[in-house]
Amino acid sequence: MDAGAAATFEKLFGHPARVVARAPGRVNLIGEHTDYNGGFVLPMAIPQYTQVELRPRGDRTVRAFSTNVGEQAGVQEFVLGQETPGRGWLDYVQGVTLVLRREGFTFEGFDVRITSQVPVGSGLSSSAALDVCLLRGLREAFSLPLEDVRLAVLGQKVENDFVGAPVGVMDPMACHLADGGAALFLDTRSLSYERVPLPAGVEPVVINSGVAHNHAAGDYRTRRAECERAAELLGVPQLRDLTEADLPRLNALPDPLGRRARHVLTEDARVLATVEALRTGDLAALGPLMYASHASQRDDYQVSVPEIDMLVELALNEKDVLGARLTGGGFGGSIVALARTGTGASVAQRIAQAYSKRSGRTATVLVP
Ligand code: GAF
Repeated sequence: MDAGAAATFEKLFGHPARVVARAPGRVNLIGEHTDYNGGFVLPMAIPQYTQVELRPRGDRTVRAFSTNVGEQAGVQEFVLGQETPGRGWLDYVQGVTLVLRREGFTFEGFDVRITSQVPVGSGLSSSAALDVCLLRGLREAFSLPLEDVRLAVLGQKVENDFVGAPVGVMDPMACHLADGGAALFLDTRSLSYERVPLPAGVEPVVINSGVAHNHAAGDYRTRRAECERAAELLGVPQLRDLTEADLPRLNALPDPLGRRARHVLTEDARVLATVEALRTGDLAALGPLMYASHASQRDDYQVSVPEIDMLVELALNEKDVLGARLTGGGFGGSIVALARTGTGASVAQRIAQAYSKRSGRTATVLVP
Protein backbone atom coordinates (compact mmCIF):
# COMPACT_ATOMS: atom_id res chain seq x y z
CA MET A 1 0.00 0.00 0.00
CA ASP A 2 1.16 3.57 -0.70
CA ALA A 3 2.61 5.40 2.26
CA GLY A 4 -0.25 7.89 2.38
CA ALA A 5 -3.15 5.76 1.22
CA ALA A 6 -5.03 6.24 4.48
CA ALA A 7 -5.04 9.99 3.96
CA THR A 8 -8.19 10.25 1.88
CA PHE A 9 -9.03 13.46 0.02
CA GLU A 10 -11.71 14.32 2.54
CA LYS A 11 -9.42 13.74 5.52
CA LEU A 12 -6.70 15.86 3.96
CA PHE A 13 -8.76 18.79 2.73
CA GLY A 14 -12.03 18.67 4.68
CA HIS A 15 -14.31 18.25 1.68
CA PRO A 16 -14.82 15.64 -1.07
CA ALA A 17 -13.08 15.78 -4.47
CA ARG A 18 -15.08 16.98 -7.48
CA VAL A 19 -13.02 15.54 -10.32
CA VAL A 20 -11.04 12.31 -10.71
CA ALA A 21 -8.67 11.92 -13.69
CA ARG A 22 -6.28 9.15 -14.66
CA ALA A 23 -3.50 8.61 -17.15
CA PRO A 24 -1.56 5.37 -17.77
CA GLY A 25 2.17 4.83 -17.94
CA ARG A 26 3.50 3.71 -21.32
CA VAL A 27 5.85 1.16 -22.74
CA ASN A 28 7.56 1.86 -26.05
CA LEU A 29 7.54 -1.16 -28.36
CA ILE A 30 10.17 0.36 -30.65
CA GLY A 31 11.46 3.78 -31.75
CA GLU A 32 13.84 4.94 -29.02
CA HIS A 33 15.49 8.37 -28.94
CA THR A 34 13.82 9.17 -32.24
CA ASP A 35 11.20 11.58 -30.87
CA TYR A 36 13.52 14.55 -30.30
CA ASN A 37 14.94 13.89 -33.78
CA GLY A 38 11.53 14.34 -35.43
CA GLY A 39 11.17 10.59 -36.05
CA PHE A 40 8.74 7.72 -35.44
CA VAL A 41 7.74 5.91 -32.23
CA LEU A 42 5.40 3.05 -31.33
CA PRO A 43 4.36 3.16 -27.65
CA MET A 44 1.47 1.43 -25.85
CA ALA A 45 -0.37 2.19 -22.63
CA ILE A 46 0.35 -0.10 -19.66
CA PRO A 47 -2.25 -1.04 -17.02
CA GLN A 48 -0.50 0.95 -14.26
CA TYR A 49 -1.80 4.50 -14.02
CA THR A 50 -1.56 7.76 -12.12
CA GLN A 51 -4.67 9.32 -10.63
CA VAL A 52 -5.53 12.79 -9.40
CA GLU A 53 -8.52 13.75 -7.28
CA LEU A 54 -9.15 17.43 -7.44
CA ARG A 55 -11.39 20.21 -6.18
CA PRO A 56 -11.37 23.91 -7.10
CA ARG A 57 -10.91 26.15 -4.06
CA GLY A 58 -12.15 29.55 -5.16
CA ASP A 59 -8.87 31.31 -4.23
CA ARG A 60 -5.33 31.29 -5.70
CA THR A 61 -3.79 28.63 -3.47
CA VAL A 62 -2.87 25.12 -4.62
CA ARG A 63 -2.62 22.42 -1.95
CA ALA A 64 -1.23 19.08 -3.05
CA PHE A 65 -0.62 15.69 -1.48
CA SER A 66 1.09 12.66 -2.96
CA THR A 67 0.26 9.27 -1.47
CA ASN A 68 3.53 7.93 -2.90
CA VAL A 69 5.60 10.28 -0.81
CA GLY A 70 3.30 9.84 2.12
CA GLU A 71 2.23 11.58 5.28
CA GLN A 72 5.76 12.64 6.12
CA ALA A 73 5.94 15.14 3.26
CA GLY A 74 2.42 16.26 4.15
CA VAL A 75 0.34 18.70 2.17
CA GLN A 76 2.50 21.04 0.08
CA GLU A 77 1.32 24.50 -0.94
CA PHE A 78 1.99 27.24 -3.43
CA VAL A 79 0.17 30.27 -4.76
CA LEU A 80 -0.65 30.51 -8.48
CA GLY A 81 1.82 32.91 -10.06
CA GLN A 82 4.50 32.10 -7.49
CA GLU A 83 5.68 28.73 -8.83
CA THR A 84 9.32 28.05 -7.91
CA PRO A 85 11.15 24.99 -9.26
CA GLY A 86 13.20 22.62 -7.11
CA ARG A 87 10.45 21.15 -4.91
CA GLY A 88 10.61 17.54 -6.12
CA TRP A 89 7.26 15.97 -7.12
CA LEU A 90 5.51 19.31 -6.52
CA ASP A 91 7.37 20.65 -9.58
CA TYR A 92 5.00 18.67 -11.81
CA VAL A 93 1.99 20.39 -10.24
CA GLN A 94 3.68 23.79 -10.32
CA GLY A 95 4.90 23.22 -13.88
CA VAL A 96 1.40 22.37 -15.07
CA THR A 97 -0.15 25.50 -13.54
CA LEU A 98 2.64 27.72 -14.84
CA VAL A 99 2.53 26.35 -18.39
CA LEU A 100 -1.28 26.56 -18.54
CA ARG A 101 -1.22 30.17 -17.36
CA ARG A 102 1.52 31.09 -19.83
CA GLU A 103 -0.64 29.64 -22.59
CA GLY A 104 -3.47 31.97 -21.57
CA PHE A 105 -5.78 29.58 -19.70
CA THR A 106 -7.61 30.96 -16.67
CA PHE A 107 -8.38 28.93 -13.60
CA GLU A 108 -8.24 29.22 -9.83
CA GLY A 109 -6.48 27.38 -7.02
CA PHE A 110 -7.35 23.78 -6.16
CA ASP A 111 -6.75 20.92 -3.77
CA VAL A 112 -5.25 17.81 -5.32
CA ARG A 113 -4.41 14.32 -4.10
CA ILE A 114 -2.10 12.28 -6.33
CA THR A 115 -1.66 8.51 -6.40
CA SER A 116 0.58 6.66 -8.84
CA GLN A 117 1.07 3.01 -9.67
CA VAL A 118 3.74 3.74 -12.31
CA PRO A 119 7.16 3.08 -10.79
CA VAL A 120 9.46 6.12 -10.88
CA GLY A 121 12.71 5.73 -12.88
CA SER A 122 11.46 2.59 -14.60
CA GLY A 123 11.41 3.92 -18.17
CA LEU A 124 7.60 3.68 -18.16
CA SER A 125 6.81 7.35 -18.12
CA SER A 126 5.75 8.05 -14.57
CA SER A 127 6.43 11.77 -15.13
CA ALA A 128 4.32 12.14 -18.27
CA ALA A 129 1.51 10.11 -16.68
CA LEU A 130 1.47 12.67 -13.86
CA ASP A 131 1.64 15.69 -16.20
CA VAL A 132 -1.13 14.30 -18.39
CA CYS A 133 -3.50 13.37 -15.59
CA LEU A 134 -3.03 16.76 -13.91
CA LEU A 135 -3.78 18.45 -17.25
CA ARG A 136 -6.83 16.22 -17.76
CA GLY A 137 -8.06 16.91 -14.23
CA LEU A 138 -7.67 20.68 -14.59
CA ARG A 139 -9.21 20.64 -18.07
CA GLU A 140 -12.29 18.99 -16.61
CA ALA A 141 -12.45 20.94 -13.35
CA PHE A 142 -12.19 24.35 -15.05
CA SER A 143 -13.68 23.47 -18.47
CA LEU A 144 -10.46 24.53 -20.20
CA PRO A 145 -10.67 24.55 -24.02
CA LEU A 146 -7.66 22.27 -24.42
CA GLU A 147 -7.72 19.85 -27.33
CA ASP A 148 -5.94 16.51 -27.15
CA VAL A 149 -2.68 17.00 -29.06
CA ARG A 150 -2.18 20.40 -27.44
CA LEU A 151 -2.68 18.84 -24.01
CA ALA A 152 0.11 16.37 -24.73
CA VAL A 153 2.41 19.09 -26.07
CA LEU A 154 1.83 21.09 -22.88
CA GLY A 155 2.84 17.99 -20.90
CA GLN A 156 6.17 18.06 -22.75
CA LYS A 157 6.51 21.78 -22.03
CA VAL A 158 6.10 21.15 -18.29
CA GLU A 159 9.09 18.79 -18.44
CA ASN A 160 11.22 21.00 -20.71
CA ASP A 161 10.45 24.43 -19.27
CA PHE A 162 9.88 23.77 -15.57
CA VAL A 163 11.10 20.36 -14.40
CA GLY A 164 14.28 20.71 -16.49
CA ALA A 165 14.09 17.38 -18.34
CA PRO A 166 14.81 17.93 -22.08
CA VAL A 167 12.50 15.08 -23.15
CA GLY A 168 10.63 14.61 -26.44
CA VAL A 169 6.90 14.44 -27.06
CA MET A 170 6.44 10.65 -27.15
CA ASP A 171 5.54 10.09 -23.51
CA PRO A 172 2.75 12.64 -23.02
CA MET A 173 1.31 11.68 -26.43
CA ALA A 174 1.35 8.01 -25.39
CA CYS A 175 -0.04 8.58 -21.89
CA HIS A 176 -2.85 10.71 -23.30
CA LEU A 177 -3.67 9.06 -26.62
CA ALA A 178 -2.67 5.38 -26.50
CA ASP A 179 -5.42 3.08 -25.39
CA GLY A 180 -6.09 -0.53 -24.57
CA GLY A 181 -4.49 -3.18 -26.71
CA ALA A 182 -3.31 -1.00 -29.60
CA ALA A 183 0.08 0.61 -30.14
CA LEU A 184 0.22 4.30 -31.03
CA PHE A 185 2.18 4.84 -34.24
CA LEU A 186 3.24 8.46 -33.95
CA ASP A 187 5.11 10.76 -36.29
CA THR A 188 6.71 13.09 -33.76
CA ARG A 189 7.27 15.80 -36.37
CA SER A 190 3.73 16.19 -37.70
CA LEU A 191 2.16 14.76 -34.51
CA SER A 192 -0.14 12.66 -36.68
CA TYR A 193 -0.88 9.29 -35.16
CA GLU A 194 -2.65 6.04 -35.82
CA ARG A 195 -3.60 3.15 -33.54
CA VAL A 196 -2.12 -0.17 -34.65
CA PRO A 197 -3.54 -3.24 -32.85
CA LEU A 198 -1.21 -6.10 -31.90
CA PRO A 199 -1.91 -9.27 -33.90
CA ALA A 200 -3.73 -12.04 -32.02
CA GLY A 201 -0.61 -14.20 -31.66
CA VAL A 202 1.49 -11.87 -29.47
CA GLU A 203 1.28 -10.22 -26.07
CA PRO A 204 3.58 -7.63 -24.50
CA VAL A 205 5.79 -8.37 -21.48
CA VAL A 206 7.34 -5.59 -19.41
CA ILE A 207 9.98 -6.20 -16.73
CA ASN A 208 11.57 -3.49 -14.60
CA SER A 209 15.26 -4.09 -13.88
CA GLY A 210 15.20 -2.17 -10.61
CA VAL A 211 18.00 0.09 -11.87
CA ALA A 212 16.53 3.60 -11.76
CA HIS A 213 17.33 6.38 -14.24
CA ASN A 214 16.89 10.15 -14.13
CA HIS A 215 16.32 12.09 -17.35
CA ALA A 216 16.98 15.47 -15.84
CA ALA A 217 20.54 14.16 -15.41
CA GLY A 218 23.32 14.59 -17.92
CA ASP A 219 23.34 11.51 -20.17
CA TYR A 220 20.00 12.09 -21.88
CA ARG A 221 20.86 15.74 -22.42
CA THR A 222 24.24 14.76 -23.89
CA ARG A 223 22.61 12.34 -26.37
CA ARG A 224 20.24 15.08 -27.51
CA ALA A 225 23.06 17.54 -28.02
CA GLU A 226 25.06 14.93 -29.96
CA CYS A 227 22.11 14.40 -32.31
CA GLU A 228 21.73 18.13 -32.89
CA ARG A 229 25.44 18.46 -33.63
CA ALA A 230 25.39 15.45 -36.00
CA ALA A 231 22.41 16.93 -37.90
CA GLU A 232 24.25 20.24 -38.17
CA LEU A 233 27.41 18.59 -39.53
CA LEU A 234 25.35 16.54 -41.99
CA GLY A 235 23.45 19.62 -43.16
CA VAL A 236 19.94 18.37 -42.29
CA PRO A 237 17.35 20.06 -40.03
CA GLN A 238 16.95 16.90 -37.92
CA LEU A 239 18.29 13.32 -38.07
CA ARG A 240 14.81 12.28 -39.22
CA ASP A 241 15.73 13.82 -42.55
CA LEU A 242 18.49 11.27 -43.22
CA THR A 243 17.85 8.38 -45.61
CA GLU A 244 19.57 5.06 -46.07
CA ALA A 245 21.68 6.67 -48.80
CA ASP A 246 23.28 8.81 -46.08
CA LEU A 247 24.65 5.82 -44.15
CA PRO A 248 28.16 5.96 -45.71
CA ARG A 249 28.42 9.68 -44.83
CA LEU A 250 28.00 8.89 -41.14
CA ASN A 251 31.43 7.26 -40.98
CA ALA A 252 33.01 10.62 -41.67
CA LEU A 253 31.53 12.14 -38.49
CA PRO A 254 33.70 12.30 -35.36
CA ASP A 255 32.99 9.50 -32.89
CA PRO A 256 30.45 9.07 -31.32
CA LEU A 257 28.33 11.33 -33.54
CA GLY A 258 28.31 8.87 -36.46
CA ARG A 259 27.09 6.08 -34.20
CA ARG A 260 24.39 8.25 -32.66
CA ALA A 261 23.11 9.26 -36.10
CA ARG A 262 23.21 5.65 -37.31
CA HIS A 263 21.06 4.57 -34.38
CA VAL A 264 18.43 7.21 -35.15
CA LEU A 265 18.41 6.52 -38.89
CA THR A 266 18.14 2.75 -38.50
CA GLU A 267 15.68 2.96 -35.59
CA ASP A 268 13.26 5.07 -37.61
CA ALA A 269 13.38 2.42 -40.34
CA ARG A 270 12.78 -0.31 -37.74
CA VAL A 271 9.64 1.46 -36.48
CA LEU A 272 8.22 1.57 -40.00
CA ALA A 273 9.09 -2.10 -40.55
CA THR A 274 7.52 -3.05 -37.20
CA VAL A 275 4.29 -1.25 -38.03
CA GLU A 276 4.20 -3.09 -41.34
CA ALA A 277 4.81 -6.44 -39.59
CA LEU A 278 2.02 -5.75 -37.06
CA ARG A 279 -0.39 -4.78 -39.82
CA THR A 280 0.31 -7.88 -41.89
CA GLY A 281 0.59 -10.22 -38.89
CA ASP A 282 4.17 -11.10 -39.86
CA LEU A 283 5.19 -12.29 -36.37
CA ALA A 284 8.52 -13.70 -37.58
CA ALA A 285 9.70 -10.23 -38.57
CA LEU A 286 9.10 -8.70 -35.11
CA GLY A 287 11.85 -10.44 -33.15
CA PRO A 288 14.83 -9.50 -35.34
CA LEU A 289 13.63 -5.87 -35.40
CA MET A 290 13.41 -5.71 -31.60
CA TYR A 291 16.81 -7.31 -31.07
CA ALA A 292 18.38 -5.06 -33.69
CA SER A 293 16.88 -2.10 -31.86
CA HIS A 294 18.38 -3.31 -28.59
CA ALA A 295 21.81 -3.86 -30.11
CA SER A 296 21.70 -0.41 -31.67
CA GLN A 297 20.81 1.18 -28.33
CA ARG A 298 23.56 -0.77 -26.61
CA ASP A 299 26.36 -0.31 -29.15
CA ASP A 300 25.61 2.82 -31.17
CA TYR A 301 23.51 4.93 -28.83
CA GLN A 302 25.13 3.54 -25.66
CA VAL A 303 22.12 3.90 -23.38
CA SER A 304 21.90 0.36 -22.03
CA VAL A 305 23.38 -0.98 -18.79
CA PRO A 306 24.56 -4.56 -18.00
CA GLU A 307 21.41 -5.40 -16.02
CA ILE A 308 19.18 -4.50 -18.97
CA ASP A 309 21.42 -6.46 -21.37
CA MET A 310 21.08 -9.42 -19.01
CA LEU A 311 17.27 -9.23 -19.05
CA VAL A 312 17.26 -9.06 -22.86
CA GLU A 313 19.64 -12.01 -23.07
CA LEU A 314 17.46 -14.06 -20.71
CA ALA A 315 14.44 -13.20 -22.84
CA LEU A 316 16.34 -14.27 -25.94
CA ASN A 317 16.74 -17.76 -24.41
CA GLU A 318 12.98 -18.19 -24.04
CA LYS A 319 11.44 -20.08 -26.94
CA ASP A 320 8.10 -18.26 -26.65
CA VAL A 321 9.66 -14.80 -26.78
CA LEU A 322 9.70 -13.32 -30.26
CA GLY A 323 11.87 -10.33 -29.40
CA ALA A 324 12.99 -8.07 -26.54
CA ARG A 325 14.68 -4.72 -26.08
CA LEU A 326 15.42 -1.89 -23.69
CA THR A 327 12.40 0.43 -23.54
CA GLY A 328 12.32 4.12 -22.61
CA GLY A 329 15.18 6.53 -22.10
CA GLY A 330 17.68 3.93 -20.90
CA PHE A 331 20.50 4.03 -18.32
CA GLY A 332 18.38 1.54 -16.36
CA GLY A 333 14.62 1.06 -16.41
CA SER A 334 12.76 -1.77 -18.11
CA ILE A 335 12.70 -4.17 -21.02
CA VAL A 336 9.77 -4.86 -23.30
CA ALA A 337 9.33 -8.23 -24.97
CA LEU A 338 6.73 -9.73 -27.26
CA ALA A 339 5.74 -13.26 -26.30
CA ARG A 340 3.38 -15.75 -27.85
CA THR A 341 -0.13 -15.14 -26.55
CA GLY A 342 -0.78 -17.00 -23.32
CA THR A 343 2.89 -17.46 -22.42
CA GLY A 344 3.75 -13.95 -21.21
CA ALA A 345 3.15 -14.46 -17.48
CA SER A 346 5.21 -17.64 -17.12
CA VAL A 347 7.99 -16.39 -19.39
CA ALA A 348 8.23 -13.14 -17.40
CA GLN A 349 8.40 -14.99 -14.07
CA ARG A 350 11.23 -17.21 -15.30
CA ILE A 351 13.20 -14.26 -16.66
CA ALA A 352 12.72 -12.30 -13.42
CA GLN A 353 13.85 -15.24 -11.27
CA ALA A 354 16.93 -15.96 -13.36
CA TYR A 355 17.79 -12.25 -13.31
CA SER A 356 17.55 -12.05 -9.52
CA LYS A 357 19.80 -15.09 -9.15
CA ARG A 358 22.43 -13.71 -11.51
CA SER A 359 22.38 -10.02 -10.66
CA GLY A 360 21.31 -10.04 -7.00
CA ARG A 361 18.68 -7.42 -7.89
CA THR A 362 14.91 -7.74 -7.87
CA ALA A 363 13.14 -7.50 -11.20
CA THR A 364 9.46 -6.58 -11.17
CA VAL A 365 7.07 -7.93 -13.76
CA LEU A 366 4.68 -5.15 -14.71
CA VAL A 367 3.00 -6.70 -17.73
CA PRO A 368 1.19 -9.09 -18.01
C1 GAF B 1 12.33 9.29 -22.46
C2 GAF B 1 11.82 10.59 -23.02
F1 GAF B 1 10.94 11.16 -22.15
C3 GAF B 1 11.16 10.41 -24.38
O1 GAF B 1 10.83 11.67 -24.90
C4 GAF B 1 12.05 9.62 -25.32
O2 GAF B 1 13.09 10.43 -25.82
C5 GAF B 1 12.60 8.38 -24.65
O3 GAF B 1 13.20 8.67 -23.41
C6 GAF B 1 13.60 7.66 -25.51
O4 GAF B 1 12.98 7.16 -26.63
O5 GAF B 1 11.27 8.45 -22.16
